[in-house]
Amino acid sequence: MRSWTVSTRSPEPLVASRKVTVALADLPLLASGKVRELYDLSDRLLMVASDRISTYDAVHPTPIPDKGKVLTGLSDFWFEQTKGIVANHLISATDGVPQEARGRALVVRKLKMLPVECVVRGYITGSGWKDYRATGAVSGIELPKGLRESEQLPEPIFTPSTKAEVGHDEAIDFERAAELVGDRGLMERVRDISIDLYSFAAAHARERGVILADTKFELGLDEDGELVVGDEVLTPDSSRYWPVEGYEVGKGQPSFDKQYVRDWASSSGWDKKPPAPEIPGDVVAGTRARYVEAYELIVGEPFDAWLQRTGAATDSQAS
Ligand code: Q0Z
Repeated sequence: MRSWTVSTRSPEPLVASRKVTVALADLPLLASGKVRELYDLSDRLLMVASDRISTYDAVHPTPIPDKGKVLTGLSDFWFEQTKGIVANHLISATDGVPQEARGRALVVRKLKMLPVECVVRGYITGSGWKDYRATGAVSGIELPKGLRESEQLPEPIFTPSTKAEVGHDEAIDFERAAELVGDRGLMERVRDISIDLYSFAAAHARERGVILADTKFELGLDEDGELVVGDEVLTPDSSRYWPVEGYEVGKGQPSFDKQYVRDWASSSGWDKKPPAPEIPGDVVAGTRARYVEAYELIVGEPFDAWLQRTGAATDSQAS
């Protein structure tokens, strides 16, 4: 399952190729999500982002080249930018990262993760919009009457959810989250930190033409019992990013990164149930360009700088 091998050229002309096991495959796989893997490095972890993409909860067989590197670069940027708000699990994007994972992986500290997802919403959309329309509230927070889809909220709200092993996370109110965490005071700090992280990032993104509609954090405790933000932070996979251009209240907004795939999928006849179809080349190329554009807008440097900094760039990319 987790051993992967690659073919390499043999120096002997009579032997066409031989299998060489790459270093990553030798690491114990601790967890795998739809698009990421978590490996054990004994006292640390290696978080690896693949190029896989999911739409409508189904993973497509076609990868988006560099998607994992863009998301890892964005996480790295936000960890650096927000370390004054809360400590984070990042140790290094280079030291301890195997060559074949450079650019797409981070070495991180092992944490004791809290059993709740820390969702912050600045705009009313997705499941929040659904819950608001049904009840006038989201995660037990009563919202003003008459809000329209995709509208900015008067202030960001903390709407925690449970971590479902399979299927969708379930919205819970703050009191239930505090129960699950077992410490109301700790949960209050988690809520306040989550809102501070969102507010900081949303302001930064907005100055660069991007709306951060909502996002999800995972926090944990380190060996000293200090609160630490872990997992990925403020990536397009953990957040909804919308282009400011074309933003309109009263309807669903196009996703900054996945909209080409969704638009193509909608016109393809796919019923949006697994298995997800192959993605055509022009849609792959457009989507890759959107990911790279997101990196460059938000971080404010060429994406190639990330590849260079992490030793991910190959000779053919050398400048
Ligand atoms: C994150 C996940 C992924 C699959 C566990 N620093 C940490 N310490 C302890 N546990 C975690 C972390 Cl980040 C942890 N996940 C989510 C990430 C692949 C699942 F890359 N699960």
